[in-house]
Amino acid sequence: MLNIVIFGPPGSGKGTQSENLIKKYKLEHISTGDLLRHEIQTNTQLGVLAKQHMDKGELVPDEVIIGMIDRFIDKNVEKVKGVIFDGFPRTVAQAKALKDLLNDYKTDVSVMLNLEVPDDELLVRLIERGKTSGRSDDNEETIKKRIEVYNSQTRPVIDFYQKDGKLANIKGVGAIDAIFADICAAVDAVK
Ligand code: B4P
Repeated sequence: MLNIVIFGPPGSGKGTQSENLIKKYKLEHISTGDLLRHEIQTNTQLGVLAKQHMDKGELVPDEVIIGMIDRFIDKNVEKVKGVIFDGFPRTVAQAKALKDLLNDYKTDVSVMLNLEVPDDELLVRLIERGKTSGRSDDNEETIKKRIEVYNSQTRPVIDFYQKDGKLANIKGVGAIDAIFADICAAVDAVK
């Protein structure tokens, strides 16, 4: 299987580049952010809990997210040629859980694409997105908190994948097509 983790700070382009990856490689896609927003829109118990965290710029608790991924893997992994994990893992505990869950199906992450974008650029992009996205977490105060949370809780995931020999650093600033070309080179190297 070709299993891709697309990783980076909030606003680094994970969602944007995932759309390109889906078209090119025909892989199954899971975005934990999109799933959580769907739960919020449909007002489920999980959605109510998730909203309390997301509106403050915090991560949703690991056990909730890992449960979602567990169900997704059980339902999909044997039917598809690979998966794009978008916005997951966001903590080292999530990264370890993903390795174990995939191991049950005798597979693993093929590559982790780490989109590198400076904080000031992230802020500009997300404030811009906030004008049209309708997302309650795309306001300056929450964005700053999300970047802080990324630096303290999510950044250590990079070391996890480096030690596992799966890390590919991608410069995430510049034209979307040029960034995608670098992404494809990294994916094709492990295919
Ligand atoms: P996500 O939905 O994953 O959102 P994101 O990190 O904010 O955005 P992304 O990086 O996908 O940015 P995009 O492509 O849209 O998470 C939302 C929240 O859900 C989290 O804060 C957390 O609370 C919760 N959550 C999700 N997963 C979780 C997990 N695993 N564990 C715990 N909690 C979790 O790009 C942003 C903007 O930049 C767009 O407007 C785009 O047009 C623009 N852009 C993209 N590339 C560009 C480029 N090269 N140049 C200029 N602009 C560009």
